[in-house]
Amino acid sequence: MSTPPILYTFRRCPYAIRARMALKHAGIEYEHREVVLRDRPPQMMEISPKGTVPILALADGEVLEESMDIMLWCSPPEWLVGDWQALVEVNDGRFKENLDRYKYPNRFEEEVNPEAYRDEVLKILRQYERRLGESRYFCGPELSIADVALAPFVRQFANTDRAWFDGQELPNVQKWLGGMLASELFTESMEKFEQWRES
Ligand SMILES: N[C@@H](CCC(=O)N[C@@H](CS)C(=O)NCC(=O)O)C(=O)O
Repeated sequence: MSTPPILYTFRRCPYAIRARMALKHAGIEYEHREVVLRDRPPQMMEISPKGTVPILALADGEVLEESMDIMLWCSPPEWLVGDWQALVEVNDGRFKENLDRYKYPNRFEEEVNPEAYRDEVLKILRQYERRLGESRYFCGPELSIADVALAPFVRQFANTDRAWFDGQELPNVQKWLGGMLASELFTESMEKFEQWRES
């Protein structure tokens, strides 16, 4: 029997959520090591000093230190359709930067007006809205890597002020997000774990 890979992960981290969903979709068993970010395990820091989650340690010693590398490692070929790379680039770039300033304005040195950043994200969501009017998922009628890569971030944005998000004219995005969050893939990826410690 081969040794399963080890995933260092944090439940609410959107990068870790996308990795867990992709691993689950691919049916890959792994050892789940729940990390508390202010108390990161030395075993993780040793293999990946940059200290971010998720980290996937493979049995052959290879270490995947980026969520997209983990997704790509386990994605079936039919998941890699359409312009998913461009979508991920916007999500991990402009979307995430504006989301952070909206959600955590106090973490930034410069004066941050959260609503201005919220509205920058809204501009991106309006583009998503058009796309999701054309197909059920981002890259066609079936779920693909793009949906799973983006959904945890759209979820985080929506949850920052749920009433505001629900009040926006974004029916396709709201329906898509609702479906993603209701899926077994998501709910089973959000199982709660105690902090991992070697024992
Ligand atoms: N580019 C990385 C980003 C991962 C990331 O920033 N994760 C956050 C948690 S959501 C983290 O570990 N932050 C800890 C830190 O930056 O010190 C990826 O895609 O995996």
